[in-house]
Amino acid sequence: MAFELVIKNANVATASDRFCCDIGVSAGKVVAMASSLPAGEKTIDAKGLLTLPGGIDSHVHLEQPGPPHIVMADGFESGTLAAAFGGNTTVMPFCLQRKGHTLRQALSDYHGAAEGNCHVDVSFHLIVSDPTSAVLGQELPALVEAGYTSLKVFMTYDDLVLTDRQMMEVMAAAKETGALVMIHAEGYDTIRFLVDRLERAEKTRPFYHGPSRPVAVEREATHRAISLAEITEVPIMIVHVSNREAMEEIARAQDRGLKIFGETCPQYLVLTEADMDREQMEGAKYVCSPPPRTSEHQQACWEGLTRGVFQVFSSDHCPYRFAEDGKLNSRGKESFRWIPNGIPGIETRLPILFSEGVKKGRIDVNRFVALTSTNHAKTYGLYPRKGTIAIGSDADIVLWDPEIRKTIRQSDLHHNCDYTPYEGLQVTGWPVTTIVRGKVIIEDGVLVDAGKNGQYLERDRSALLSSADLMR
Ligand code: DUC
Ligand code: ZN
Ligand code: ZN
Repeated sequence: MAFELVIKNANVATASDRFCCDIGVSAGKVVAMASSLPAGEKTIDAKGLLTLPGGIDSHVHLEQPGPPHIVMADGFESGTLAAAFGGNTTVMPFCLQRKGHTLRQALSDYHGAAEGNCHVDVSFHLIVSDPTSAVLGQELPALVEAGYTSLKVFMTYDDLVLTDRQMMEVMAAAKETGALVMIHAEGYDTIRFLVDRLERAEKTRPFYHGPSRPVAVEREATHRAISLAEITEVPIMIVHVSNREAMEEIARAQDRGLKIFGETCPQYLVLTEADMDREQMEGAKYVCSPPPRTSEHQQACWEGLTRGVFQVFSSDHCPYRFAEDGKLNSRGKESFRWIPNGIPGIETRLPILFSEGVKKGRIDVNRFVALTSTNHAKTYGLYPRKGTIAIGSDADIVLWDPEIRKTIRQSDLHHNCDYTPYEGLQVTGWPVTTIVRGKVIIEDGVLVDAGKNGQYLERDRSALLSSADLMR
């Protein structure tokens, strides 16, 4: 019987190896890898391209409810389409529990939004904002058992912030049930103090978003989160780390043998605080939290990636339009306090790391695959079904043109946001063909299957809970 798909002359890189072979796919899985395979029902010649596991973006926000009159630009359809064009085959958005609501209510709504609308596979993290005893004692254990094996908690934001006591309650429940806790580490009171003081001094332009959340705010919260995790003896993932001091807090904890993990994102490698200082309201396009820092902190984030302090590199795609329903809402023009925090990046994450990392010699292609795919799968309970190219794994495969030179332009992107913070950035290398479970979705840069056949993925518990191996 012919393979459904054969990729000939694949120049494969996984997180650990490089080799050349033909790849045979049947029923959505990789079933053969050999020096020569016969043609399949469909055959692609990958000569001259790189063949990589599909990107897994384990930190994106899609269709997330927010304050009144503020709309997240991407839902599941546009967000997953942009993800596919950016070389991703799985994305992991956050299902947000509003205070006073149950996790199950939130999940029912969120599944309703995703159902039938996804171009790539999806799986949800939970955001726990109301950790009642019923939520932690009853709902969470059942949901972890059902495959929702990770949750995020916030140390800031009026609607989301947890007290230290609540953080510890969540961590203890996570330990009990085997969930991985993701932490937004910025301190609520320190930020409120600084925002109030800046506003009193009439320092309200977008630029002041940075000074309202300085490095010490993130370092202090990172240190506190690590301490709480140490006391409750639970592994945690510190997400969107922006600077040296927070990175070194994580590195020190790892040196002490604690299971503390870290994530950084493109904005902390290629944007700086100067971007928020652009004329008029342009700076609002770069307002995200934590904020972009200085080139010295960019360097530290690279060190975090190359030293293995950070296991995952995610987009933190959190798209708000540069318009009245987003960055330029009327209050946002009054003060940075009201500018929604977040920037788009689901389509540009992989090309930016490939170009700035692999092409500029900072990381090798194996580490690139680890940071953008394999480690996400291991961290969030999808490995080895996802995150590698191996017999029995889902045929989530992306073909890259490693030499193509491009300038990132909003007009070429597929998200529903109206700008990209990376406008004008020149990159070398771009994913050209995206294959999800053996189905070619994008071929040579063209959408060839608009069927929205992305599936919801139930997940195992994180491999990080049981293994002391921090991954490369
Ligand atoms: N945290 C995120 O993870 N994304 C955007 C904004 C935020 O605070
Ligand atoms: Zn966050
Ligand atoms: Zn985020």
